[in-house]
Amino acid sequence: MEYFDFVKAVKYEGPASKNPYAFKFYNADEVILGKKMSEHLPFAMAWWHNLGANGVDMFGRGTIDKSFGATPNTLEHAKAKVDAGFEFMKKMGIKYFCWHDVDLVPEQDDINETNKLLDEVSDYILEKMKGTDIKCLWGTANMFSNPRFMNGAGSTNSPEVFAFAAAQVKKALDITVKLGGRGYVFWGGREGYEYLLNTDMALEQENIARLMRMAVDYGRSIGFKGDFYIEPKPKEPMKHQYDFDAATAIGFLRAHGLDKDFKMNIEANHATLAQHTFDHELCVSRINGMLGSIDANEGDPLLGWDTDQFPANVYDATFAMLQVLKAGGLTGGFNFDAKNRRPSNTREDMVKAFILGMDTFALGLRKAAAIIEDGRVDEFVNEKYAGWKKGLGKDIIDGKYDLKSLSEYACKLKNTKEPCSGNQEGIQEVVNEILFGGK
Ligand code: XLS
Ligand code: CA
Ligand code: CA
Repeated sequence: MEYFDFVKAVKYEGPASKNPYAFKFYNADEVILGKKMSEHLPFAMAWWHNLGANGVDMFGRGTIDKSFGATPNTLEHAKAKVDAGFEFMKKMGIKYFCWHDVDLVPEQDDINETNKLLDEVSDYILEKMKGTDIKCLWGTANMFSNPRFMNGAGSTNSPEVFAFAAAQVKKALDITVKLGGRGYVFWGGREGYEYLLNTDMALEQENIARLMRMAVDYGRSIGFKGDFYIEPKPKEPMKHQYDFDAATAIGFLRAHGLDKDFKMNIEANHATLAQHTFDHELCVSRINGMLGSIDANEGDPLLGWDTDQFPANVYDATFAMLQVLKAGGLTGGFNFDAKNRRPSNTREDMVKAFILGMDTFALGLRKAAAIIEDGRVDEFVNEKYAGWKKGLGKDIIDGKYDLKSLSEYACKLKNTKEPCSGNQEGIQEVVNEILFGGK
């Protein structure tokens, strides 16, 4: 069966094209700063949103038919999703996919039955992958939907529930390795708390680290060479989540000796929920050597929750791509953890959403490269911090002063002039000129 029969393949036609099923900015083979766009931007499809999300919200049932011609929650349906997903990825030119265990198969009452289904459907996926260049970006275990996880997974009060979390992580790692995944994600869905007085925070955090350590030991023992990722998020579903933002998650990894095996998977919408910008979170990860992968989406600035929209904001994408370029690229990829709006309920909308997301990041890449090539922003920053490369600044960095000798230095000067202007408006003008100046 052909699920997206209205389009053969989405191709690049350039900015003048009016074809709704063509890329205007994403040109896979075009070389930017020495690398093909497809290498800069390893895009991925999120199984859960693209093949699962049907528009349901707490005020009403689904609006989008994701049955793909099968009876929902059956093995037949799980396989129809694989068929639809591979047709979609091929037509879009998407080379990677991401999944939770329960996106691949319907969860059964007995975990052994769920595992059997996972074996069967992952065999089917493996078969589909043959003869294509489509690969698994990362896998993860959903340890937040089943009611058993209401008090957390790694952070649960119940050792039995902790054992079930371990079993899910083990199976999800087995399948990640089987599908050749680049990474394995921990998003701490319910790893947080609602109320402090009934919570043992120290034990909960130690146990999360314990589960992660077990995952690393097991993963390495079965040949998983990729990165583990923490995907920080400050709230929702829990009021307080332990992986609040990149800085918190990196501190946690270092405190528990997990920093060599883990990197960050930064989601744009989670950054804004933490009152940060997307590029702030990318920068914190980058300067700590932990920028691994990206969940490419955006939130609505007027709503305080996780709306998981397809990225459209070219400013944000440009600033994000600046960080990615400065990091020398991602070891992971760009997973569209994004869903169509509830009223965008047709298959055509699914295709248009990915065209929007891919073109937005392609524009971001083009504009970030143009900012780097233009050089004025970097030149200003170099100049702003030039004092640290010579004289007093260099001596401080080289450890030639202590607090007392610096105090003597300052007292001798008596007073100092102000540092140079921050030139923010000047830089903003340069950025606008590069974005909209028609170059
Ligand atoms: C939820 C998260 C989730 C992770 C994977 O907010 O974004 O979907 O990416 O569990
Ligand atoms: Ca995500
Ligand atoms: Ca999200």
